[in-house]
Parts: sequence; C-alpha cells; structure tokens
Amino acid sequence: MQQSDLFGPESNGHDADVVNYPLIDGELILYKNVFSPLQAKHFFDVLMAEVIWQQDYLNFGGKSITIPRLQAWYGDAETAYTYSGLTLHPRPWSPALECIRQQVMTLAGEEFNSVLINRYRSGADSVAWHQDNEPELGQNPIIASVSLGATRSFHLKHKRYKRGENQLRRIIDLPDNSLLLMRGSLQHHWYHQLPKTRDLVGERINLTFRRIL
Ligand SMILES: O=C(O)CCC(=O)C(=O)O
Repeated sequence: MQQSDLFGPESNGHDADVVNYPLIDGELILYKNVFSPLQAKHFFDVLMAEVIWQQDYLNFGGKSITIPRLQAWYGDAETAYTYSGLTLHPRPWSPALECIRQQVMTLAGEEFNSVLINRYRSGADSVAWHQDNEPELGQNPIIASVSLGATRSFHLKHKRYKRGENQLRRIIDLPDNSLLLMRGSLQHHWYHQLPKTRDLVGERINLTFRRIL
C-alpha cells in the first residue's frame, strides 16, 4: 500500500455513525468509525512509533507527582499550553497528525491549531477529574477528542452533581476509531475524567484537538 492511500483524500469518503448525548449545559457528540479501519490501525501504529512521548510531572505543594500517562503536545509554532502549572511547547505537525487534524476539522466544522496526545499504557494509566477551561482556550472551547486503540470509559460529572442525580453524570465508552466532541458551555459546567480500570486493557492513544487563541 502507498502512503497516499492512507493519507490522501480518497480514504476519507465514508460516513461516521453519530450519537448525540442529551445534556444540560453543554453538547456531547460521539462519532464512531471516523476513519476507515485500515487508516485507524495505521494511525495508531504510526503515532506509537513517531510521537515523542514524555513522562511529565506536576508540582503540588512542593511535591513532584508523576502524571499517570505519557503525553505530547503538537501544534502551530505559537501554541504553548499551560495546565496545572505545567507548560507544554509545541512540536511541529507530522504528516499523520496533519491528516488526522484535517479529517477532525471537517467533521467538527472547526479549526484546531494544536493537539494534546495522551498515551494510556494500561488500565493503571488515567486522567483525573478536570475541565479544559484554561484561559488560552477562550470562552466555550470546542474540544475534539480522538480515541485509537483500547476502549476506555469516559466519565462526566456536572459541578452540581450529588450522589444519585443521574442526569448530572454520564459514563460513555470511547471505542477505537471514535471522535468525541465537547462543545457549548460544557467545559464551564462539567468535569471529565478517564479513571483507572482493573480490566486487562491494551494501549490507547487519545488526541484532544484544541484551538489556542
Ligand atoms: O483520554 C481521554 O479520553 C481524555 C483526555 C482528557 O480528558 C484531556 O486530554 O483533557
């Protein structure tokens, strides 16, 4: 197979399945089968091999905490990103990342100039409750989150959530080759997390495309 079969426009021409999750205070849309199966597998393999994975640390009250996953930040030159006191400087887009970005922008109808890539090596890797609401993302940011590899559960919890209020909580499985769009006022009202699991799961790559203003 030629590279152009995987990166070229001819490989984009199939419909993704769309699930719209009804939600107060925000919009949540899941697209399944975003890429062809061959393309999804190819992107997973290429990203595993070519992304410069970093083990980063956060500083809490003078203590250095290991982030329980590997990560990387790619984007246009001016798109540095700071969260929890950690500043990530962008690496330039590779052909594979650029190809994923173009397809995501077409589906989302939005421009993205950067991507945070997380690598979950096993069920012991996770991301804790947080909001993607940093000032450089602007008011009501659109986050486009691509999943490749193992299926993991994604949890959302409204800020007003109290035990038992099920309409203020969502748990969604994010399968391989899917795109989750979070938009509207969601980042102001909801936290999200990807918890650890005791299940034996394989590796997963997640790419959250963002627009740094
Ligand atoms: O891996 C995921 O699906 C979630 C990643 C995430 O929450 C983030 O990058 O802000």
